[in-house]
Amino acid sequence: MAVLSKPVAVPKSGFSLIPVIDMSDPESKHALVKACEDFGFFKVINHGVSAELVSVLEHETVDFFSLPKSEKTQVAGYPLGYGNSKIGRNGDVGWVEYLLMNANLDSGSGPLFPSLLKSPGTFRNALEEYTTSVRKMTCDVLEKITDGLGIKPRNTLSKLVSDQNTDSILRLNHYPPCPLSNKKTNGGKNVIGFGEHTDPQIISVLRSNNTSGLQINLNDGSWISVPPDHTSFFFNVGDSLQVMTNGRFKSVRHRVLANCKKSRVSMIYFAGPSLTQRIAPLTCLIDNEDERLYEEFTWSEYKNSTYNSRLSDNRLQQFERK
Ligand code: GA4
Repeated sequence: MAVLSKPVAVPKSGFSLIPVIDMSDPESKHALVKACEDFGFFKVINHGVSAELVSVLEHETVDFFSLPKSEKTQVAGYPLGYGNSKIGRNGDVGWVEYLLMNANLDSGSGPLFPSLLKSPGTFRNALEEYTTSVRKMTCDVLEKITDGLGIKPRNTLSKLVSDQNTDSILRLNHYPPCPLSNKKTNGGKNVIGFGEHTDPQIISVLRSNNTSGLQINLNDGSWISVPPDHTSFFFNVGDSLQVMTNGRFKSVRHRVLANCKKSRVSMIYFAGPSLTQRIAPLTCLIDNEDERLYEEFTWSEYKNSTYNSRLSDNRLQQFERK
């Protein structure tokens, strides 16, 4: 891989800043709402997703990325499939290779890459079981959030992502070690693995191995590094949830820096609604029409505009009310 991105300065650490949500704590709904308001980002523990399941999927993922390039490129595709260095179709690049799949596994366009793998059944099963379990945890989190916001019924948000037709995605990322990252020869600067962006969906759920790299952007514009924790999940608010909460929750900007020594492997579940779902501020969260910050759009409209944008663009701007 060539060095693709402009160098960036090393930021402060976010060790003590990042909210930790204990799903076994009945009072966690308040902490969840606060985390979504303050950061649009939080870490979840006691989540109920089996460590064994996660470990099997991680092994299968590592096996996939270890295949010869010629085999991986057989499943190259856009917007779903294998990709290397190029992100999206508008010129973004990063020190990363990835596999993008539909997470609605009943749809027939799920992980259809068995012929390439040594143990296709194991990979497919791991993907299915992982997605099912992570979707369940995501619904639990969204229900707690709804409760914390005082919205009824409890499934107002979770039903958007538990539906048969949801447009959800599973992304497997591999960031190979980048010898130039943070080296004197590169002015002590880091190479970008995945450039800064917000996620367009409702909420995203990330699990990585123990290699650092993920950073989130704070309200003051500074970046903090998220200490990796392979036993936990990291959630971030997406643009659609920012709109539904009328800007009360923040869709957090985040990025990944390449590590000079270790490979980073992450799996991200992007919980999206069905294509026809209307996205607009929830009426129960606004007192009168004048408070509405966004115009209504369908997920399909937003998705189209997303795929026509660059990674770092502010995609919500065009839907802000004048
Ligand atoms: C960011 C969130 C998800 O990874 C993703 C990305 C998508 C892609 O990789 O194809 C996009 C990016 C993401 C937003 C802007 C466009 C589309 C790359 C890009 C430059 C799968 C998604 O849904 O939007």
